Amino acid sequence: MRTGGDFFCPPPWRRGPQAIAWRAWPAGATMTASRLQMQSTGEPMAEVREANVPDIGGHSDVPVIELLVSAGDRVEKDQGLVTLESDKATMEVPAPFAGVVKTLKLKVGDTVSEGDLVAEIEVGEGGEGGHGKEKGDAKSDDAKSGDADAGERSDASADGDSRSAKADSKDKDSATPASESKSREDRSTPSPSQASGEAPRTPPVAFNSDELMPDKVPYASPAVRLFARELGVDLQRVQGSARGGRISREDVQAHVKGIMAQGGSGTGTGAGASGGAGGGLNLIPWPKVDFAKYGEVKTEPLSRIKKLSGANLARNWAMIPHVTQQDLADITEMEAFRKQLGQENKDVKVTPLVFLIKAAVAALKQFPQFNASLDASGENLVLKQYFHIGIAVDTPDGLVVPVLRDCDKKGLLQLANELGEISKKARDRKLGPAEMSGGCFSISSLGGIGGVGFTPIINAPEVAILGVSRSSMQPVWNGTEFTPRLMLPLSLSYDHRVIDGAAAARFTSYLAQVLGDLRRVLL
Ligand code: CAO
Repeated sequence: MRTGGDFFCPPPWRRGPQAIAWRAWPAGATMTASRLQMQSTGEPMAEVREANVPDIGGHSDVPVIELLVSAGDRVEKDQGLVTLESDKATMEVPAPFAGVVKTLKLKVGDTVSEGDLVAEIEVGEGGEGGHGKEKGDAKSDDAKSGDADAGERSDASADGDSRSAKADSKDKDSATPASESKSREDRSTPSPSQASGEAPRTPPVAFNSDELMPDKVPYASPAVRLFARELGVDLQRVQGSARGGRISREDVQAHVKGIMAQGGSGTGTGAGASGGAGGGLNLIPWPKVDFAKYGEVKTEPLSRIKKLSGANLARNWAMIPHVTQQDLADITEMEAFRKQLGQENKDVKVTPLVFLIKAAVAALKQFPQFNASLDASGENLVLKQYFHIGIAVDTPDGLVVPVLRDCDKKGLLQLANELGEISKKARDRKLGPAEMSGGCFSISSLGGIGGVGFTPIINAPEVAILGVSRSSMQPVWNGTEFTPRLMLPLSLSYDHRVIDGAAAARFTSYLAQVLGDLRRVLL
């Protein structure tokens, strides 16, 4: 008797995309010629054949969770017709031959067992997709897939291929051998032997599905898998609550909420996508302490801003590999100029920060990879051609980061004015979301308060942030003697996935040079 964990590989000539689609299950739908449409001449015009559920390892009443084609669609051999979901896996029933779907006999929610009718498919003149083609198909199938691929691509198949199969089927005109081979190329990268057209022929082997698909394989529908992938959630870490431990959309949502809640309480966990990557840090639980046991306590709720910024900071800290480059800028001359500007413009407060904004723009122009973000896939860098600078503002409710736009086009006094305005707006809780979005690079200045350096947290999806501490007069060796110079500590945190340490050192050196000699801003 066959058990759920005791399956057999399909023979090699039946291993094509279906071996991928069926994951650990044996593949190959059976087909039965049911009707022949005859021309008046007696010549066969088109043959309608049945596509049935193949051997599914003894499982019965397996639910249909997705229809991949509809009546009228042209299907290629091995293209998925419907998706089934057992308690072990999600899998597609492949078309056993090419043709046009006459009728699809199933709907979502139906349950099927081996031999059940899935669809009637009309094969074309000349036996297209029929028995006569079997040999050729076998060769091409073998060339296009292999055992090793089956395991590797099982997820991709369950999640994505059904959609590409559907898209392919809509494009009847493109269902040529060329498009077929392209669509299959998309599904796999051929091995060297496959690429050379050599058909790997290994004998059928018995195997245990539990070895290939242990219980740990998350059990979720393609739609849920897609949803999880969009959120960057690793399904291995999600607890399924539905029948048989199946993971539902709600389970994924609850998982993300849990992580965000932990992030809000400062555990440093995070979820979300950056470069297509997810959270799921698998940290030990946050300690639960009854503080009142040790002395008198008072509990205050976190402000809304603190909760929001806390979750963002936690995610960014957890997901971005931060490195902080420290440097000192000699701002003695800059400070003299700043004081002079202040004397001349009593109506506006010119602080060192506006000089830092201009210097940062000059450095971003010099090092464009700092004015960039990883795209959602994490595989491309989006280089911005504009210079919007975010400024961290400390408010009674928490930290907010309004954005000053087009800082390259504005002078020091205009920036000083705008900085005063947005700082006030922030503290008056009047900033709108639009005023806090679109930043390229952020500056967090604690110079008005104190300190000699700190590690600012990158404001994702930016790739760097400049921290500024309090300037102080220091003795600096000029080659002949020590001279008193006003030195400003700079702390540049950067995303090490995007920026190398050497680039960061060059960036801060350049920044220090610009601040030391403001004429460089004009370059
Ligand atoms: N070194 C020495 N003095 C400095 C300085 C520095 N690096 N930066 C500012 N100062 C001085 C200013 O010149 C000003 O002095 P005067 O009143 O004598 O002119 C004083 O410190 C106060 O400046 P400010 O803080 O009001 O103005 P700013 O332009 O430097 O900063 C703002 C504006 C909104 C960024 C700031 O008020 C603020 O909120 N900073 C906190 C940012 C923050 O919380 N960052 C941490 C993020 S990570 O948790």
